[in-house]
Amino acid sequence: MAVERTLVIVKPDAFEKGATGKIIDRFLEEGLKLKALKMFKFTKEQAEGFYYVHKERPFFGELVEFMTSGPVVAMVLEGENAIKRVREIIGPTDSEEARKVAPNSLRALFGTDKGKNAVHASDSPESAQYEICYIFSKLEQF
Ligand code: FUP
Repeated sequence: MAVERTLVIVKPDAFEKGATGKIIDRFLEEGLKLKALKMFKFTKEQAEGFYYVHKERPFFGELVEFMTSGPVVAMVLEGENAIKRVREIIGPTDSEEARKVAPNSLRALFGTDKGKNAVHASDSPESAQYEICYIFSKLEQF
């Protein structure tokens, strides 16, 4: 299995709840290594660029509005098979479904529904590469 890097964002809802520390700690407890970390607020244009793959989807406007509604904390995590492992730790997109099928997942614990779902994580090697470079410069990665 390969060592991979993936991009995680603590979304505005989870940040507002004060869950950032618990979310980071969960990834560290699961053996992932922190390779980059920062707090910022997306502009509309920045959020649209981050989620460009969804620009034709009906929920795009709502998604961008939510992601720009407050500060976020982004991080790069590294580990064996990190992309798939982190997706398992965050759980399904819809936090209501997550509470049924993966009650210990981060979206079950800290999210509300399929829009306000607490945590983003890259879903493939291609998206991980795009998202890491979108948020972090080389100098910010260890
Ligand atoms: P995920 O990869 O689990 O984050 O889910 P998607 O790529 O399908 O969707 C990206 C984000 O769009 C989700 F995290 C939340 C938002 N979304 C909605 O707001 N409504 C939907 O019906 C589906 C997704």
